[in-house]
Amino acid sequence: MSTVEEPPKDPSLEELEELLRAEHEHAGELEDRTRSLEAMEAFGAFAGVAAVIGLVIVVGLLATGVLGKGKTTVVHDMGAGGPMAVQKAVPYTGPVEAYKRPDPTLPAVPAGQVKTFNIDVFEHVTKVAADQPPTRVWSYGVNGTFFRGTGASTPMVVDQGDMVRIRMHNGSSTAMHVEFPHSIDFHSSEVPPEKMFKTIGGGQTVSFTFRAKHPGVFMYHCATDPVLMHTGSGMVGMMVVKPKGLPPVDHEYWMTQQEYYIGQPGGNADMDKMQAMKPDVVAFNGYADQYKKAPIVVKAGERIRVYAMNAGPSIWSAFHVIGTVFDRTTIEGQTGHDAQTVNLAPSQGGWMDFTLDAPGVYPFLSHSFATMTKGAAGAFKAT
Ligand SMILES: [Cu+2]
Repeated sequence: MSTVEEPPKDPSLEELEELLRAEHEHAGELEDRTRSLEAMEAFGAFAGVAAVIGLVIVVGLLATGVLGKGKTTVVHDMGAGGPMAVQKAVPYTGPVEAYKRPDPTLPAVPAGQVKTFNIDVFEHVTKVAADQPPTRVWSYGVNGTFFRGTGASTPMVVDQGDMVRIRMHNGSSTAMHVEFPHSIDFHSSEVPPEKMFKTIGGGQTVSFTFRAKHPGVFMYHCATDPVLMHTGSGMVGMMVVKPKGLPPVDHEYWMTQQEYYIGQPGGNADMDKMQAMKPDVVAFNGYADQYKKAPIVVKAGERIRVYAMNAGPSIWSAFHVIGTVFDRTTIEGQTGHDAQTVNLAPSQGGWMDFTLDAPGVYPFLSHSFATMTKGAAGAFKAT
């Protein structure tokens, strides 16, 4: 006698959404548990320090005979202002930019023999997540495209072999509200960094040219000291150099993963959180969960290419799309196939080709789930 197994059924749209919700909740629980463990550890360390200090004071007082003579003793207060003091958030009442969803469609290569990018630095107060206070982000706008209302910087796209002209203004007008010196460093270029990636003051301009010889998804970023502060404050983005002979697809998208470390509401980012690698938000294209709330719409069976950049500055990305397998991947010059997840260290990038075979919602995320719970999640909707 033989048995016939039921063929596995394709998950429904509801089931896929439930799956994502369950993953999200599980990661959230783990995060909560980690937080309480950290709090306990911190308290334990504090209690230990307090006990040692207390002992030292008592021994000292006994040695000087203070306790023996029955005099009043003062024990140091470890409360306000001590090592456990937490800075109070000051409410922010200034203007906040209105959110507008960045178009995830990869921009076209600019016209002309030399590809010219007029880049403007702007420092602006925006939200980067619906449930977080506004924060002051330092960003790059390119050729008139500014993603105000988010923390994203504009992507740039050229073809392999193109001559590229960069003109970076550190705030071309007072509307850019630049307060700090900045610079721009292109990983796609081969130029002497001390001459080209130099730091300029507010209102100044730096220009240079290079030939984009190598194909790939390259990071650009501010290289001004302290570089962690500048990159952690938002000054990162992607330059795509398309290889010769890249097969056409139906849709090309850009996804820049980026961390945000929120300081005082409406104020500059928090350097301590950056050094501890504890971002408040990790987002694709400058705003947490934005493509989950408003998915990217395609047709089932269409060929999709996502150009992904992990701009960090410090945390790994594990880009994954639920409900498909990448047919082809090109990451840092390595071509792969049949991949579930691509591994992107901070500053690495590449592209993935895939299809979504049946109508439905296909979430994408960093499969490093703690970052997913902080906003590194979105979705495609195949119709
Ligand atoms: Cu900078």
